Amino acid sequence: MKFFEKLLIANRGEIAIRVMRACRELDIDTVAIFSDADKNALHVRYADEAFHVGEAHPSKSYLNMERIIDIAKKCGAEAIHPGYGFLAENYRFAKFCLDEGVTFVGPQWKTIKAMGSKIGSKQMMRSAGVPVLPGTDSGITDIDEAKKVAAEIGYPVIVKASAGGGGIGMQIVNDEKSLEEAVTGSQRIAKSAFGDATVFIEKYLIKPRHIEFQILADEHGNAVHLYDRECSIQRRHQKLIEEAPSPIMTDELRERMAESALKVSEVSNYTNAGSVEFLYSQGNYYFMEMNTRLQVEHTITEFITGVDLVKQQIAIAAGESLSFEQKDLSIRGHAIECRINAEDPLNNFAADPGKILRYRSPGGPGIRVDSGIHMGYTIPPNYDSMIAKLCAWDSTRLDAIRRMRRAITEYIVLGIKTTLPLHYAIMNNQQFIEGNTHTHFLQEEHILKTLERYKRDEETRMQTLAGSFDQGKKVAAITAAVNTYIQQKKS
Ligand code: MV4
Repeated sequence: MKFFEKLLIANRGEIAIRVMRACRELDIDTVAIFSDADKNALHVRYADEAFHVGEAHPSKSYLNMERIIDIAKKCGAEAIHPGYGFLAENYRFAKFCLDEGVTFVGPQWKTIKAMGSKIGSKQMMRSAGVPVLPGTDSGITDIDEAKKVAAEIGYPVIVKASAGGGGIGMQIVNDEKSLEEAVTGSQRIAKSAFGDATVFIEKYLIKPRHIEFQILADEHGNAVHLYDRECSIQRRHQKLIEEAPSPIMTDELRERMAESALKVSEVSNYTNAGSVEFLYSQGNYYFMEMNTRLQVEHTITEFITGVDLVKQQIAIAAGESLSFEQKDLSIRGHAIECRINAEDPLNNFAADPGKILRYRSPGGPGIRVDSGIHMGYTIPPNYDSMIAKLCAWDSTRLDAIRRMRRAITEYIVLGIKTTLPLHYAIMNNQQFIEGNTHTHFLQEEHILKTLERYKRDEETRMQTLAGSFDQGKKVAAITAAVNTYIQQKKS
């Protein structure tokens, strides 16, 4: 079945290619857009057609709604997939698509708008009976009222921007005397970052887990969840490792959380793919927010469920009914994703864009790599530092960890610093192996201490591997990779 003839992908990098791959399998023609910084990018070459959209700065290119719609109409694309980031959660863009007669692959603009307000969505979920953290019911306008609420729920509390996400404007407050300054500070940051100074407070949980549920809902009232993901390992509010399912999940907890997640989908009139984020602490979970887009970590859910989420998104956007029900779904095995970023984990994750001198990605059983890079490619400094996603699947969590270690040692990236050694250190960390992760995992000292050593090992290994690319040497890079791995284990 052909859902669309032609689809425009309003994004770049690995996610643009991910969406195009689904299109190719569905026999849908693909249209790429690219900025000045992306003329040589892989997503441009992968697409059937590609159009220049503007200057390198996102506001001039990947965020330029008028220009993108204009390209879609000129080339006859019937639908636009926004990927993640950029315009994916911009309700104005979703509305603009609707008004211009182009199908937006995502939820309705009103749903995106409603979920964009953290305080509004929290209120909506509280009335629907979904657990939420205690706090102010609306934006703070009166500091004495805020003090009263904070005293009732008890310190520490956290001040959050309603239009926020990504931790911007967030402040932890330990006592009443610090509250006023935190609130006014947050309001100022929220105003300048989002143009909306609305902030609220809620009970602060110490070292919670971040657990989210994947949802798919069609336009005919059918909705399913595709289980949970554990996303606790993050740095500066960017996830670094995700796994599916969550290592702490029990059947009983999953049943309750899934019911809440489907409730969230129902009361928000949700359609298409989305995920419901919860904070979990000491046996309790609380709705935090809904992400109204396909997420970076959708791949691990695809591994454990066998469902192609992008194809489902496209089918739903074309008005199709879901072709399966909840009872048709089950979890098979365990999947882990490591985000490979062009950055230095030992230098506060400073971005390290540049030319990739040598590159070979791992493969073999249960491995999936999604990337937008290749050997000789120069990573532009203008965009997100994530260059690839490495996913490993196996029948159990421990087997998946072992497979991930194997894949990391096969992965060759020369010329730039990456998060690969950090991932190797984490895959060998006892707390991680036992599933004891939380949102402040990376701040724990034992990870940083071991990292220095892994990084030295990694550099030596990479240098050895680099030789396998040199002219005249017959040995394949992959063999060299395995050899150095064996040597490393022996020593
Ligand atoms: C929280 C929290 C604890 N309690 N909310 C929200 C956005 C996400 N990026 C981080 N968020 C958090 N919300 C309550 N009620 C802990 C986090 C959190 C965090 C907070 C401060 C510093 C670092 C953090 C890392 C991960 C999660």
